[in-house]
Amino acid sequence: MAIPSSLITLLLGMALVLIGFWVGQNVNLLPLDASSNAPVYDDLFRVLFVIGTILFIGIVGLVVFSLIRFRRRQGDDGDGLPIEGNLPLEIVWTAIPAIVVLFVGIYSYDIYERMGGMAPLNDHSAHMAHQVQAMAAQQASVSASEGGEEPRVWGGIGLLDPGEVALPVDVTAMQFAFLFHYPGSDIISGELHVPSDRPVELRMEAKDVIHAFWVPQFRLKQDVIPGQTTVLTFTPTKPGSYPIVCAELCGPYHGGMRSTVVVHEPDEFDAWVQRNAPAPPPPATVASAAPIAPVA
Ligand SMILES: [Cu+2]
Repeated sequence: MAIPSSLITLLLGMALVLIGFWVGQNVNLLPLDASSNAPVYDDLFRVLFVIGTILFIGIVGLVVFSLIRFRRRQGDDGDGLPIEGNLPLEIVWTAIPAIVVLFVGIYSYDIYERMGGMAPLNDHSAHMAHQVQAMAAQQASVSASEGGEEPRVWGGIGLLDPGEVALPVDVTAMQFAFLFHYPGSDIISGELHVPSDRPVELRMEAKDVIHAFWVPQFRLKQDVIPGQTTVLTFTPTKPGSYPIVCAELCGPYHGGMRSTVVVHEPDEFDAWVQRNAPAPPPPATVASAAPIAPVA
C-alpha cells in the first residue's frame, strides 16, 4: 500500500518543527550573558533561531528534493508540465510568511519594551536631575522647544525601577576612542569600570561623527550621535571584562575603535574609584594665607 503524499508531508513538517525546536534549545551561538536584559534578548534570539532553522531546512530541503526528484531523465526532450495557478497553495504561502512576520514584529516590540526601549525617558531624566543637576542641565536634557515643554532626552534604552539610583557615566565618542567620565568622582578613563548588580546610566555624545556603543555580552548597542545625547541604562550581572566595540562605520580606523568594560564586585569597584579619583586640591597652608591675613 502506498503512503499518501499528504501524510508524508505532514510527518516531514512535524519532524521539521521538532528539529527547529531542538536546534533552538541546544545550539547556542551567543556569547556570555552578562547584563540583566541579556536573558530577555536571548529569548527573542532563540525564537528567531527556531523559526530561521525551520525555514532554512524546509526551503533548502525542498529545493534539493525538487532538483533530484524532477530532474530531466535521459532521452526526455519534452517541456515540463504546463502548470499555472493554484489558489489554495498561493493563499497558504502568502498567509504563513504574513503570520510569521507579524508574530516576529509584535514579539520584537514586546522585548524592546521589556528592555526599556519605550520607557518614558522624561521621568527618568527628572529622577536623575536632583542628583546630577549640572550634568542634566548641560547634556541630558535637550529642550524640545521654548514652549515650556518637559526637557527630553533623545532615544536610547533606559529602564530604572522607581527608587533605583543609577551610576551616571558620561561617555564621549570620537574618532577613534571612547572616553568615560564619572561625574561623581571626576574620574576620566579610557575603560569603562562598573559595579555588578547596580544600574549604570550612560549619557553618550559624539564629538565628530556617529558612532555606536556595543557590548555583545550585554546584548546592547546604542548609537552615539553628535549634538544629541543618547542614554543607555543597563545592569551588569557578571563580573569580568568584556569588549566595547564601535558598531557604526566612523572612519578609516573604525575597526580599531574598541575599549573594555570591566565589571567589578561592588567593593572592588569602590576601591577602583578610591584609587583613581583625582586628588583634591591641597588645602591653603598657613604660609600662603599669612600675607592676606589682617594684622590685628
Ligand atoms: Cu566609531
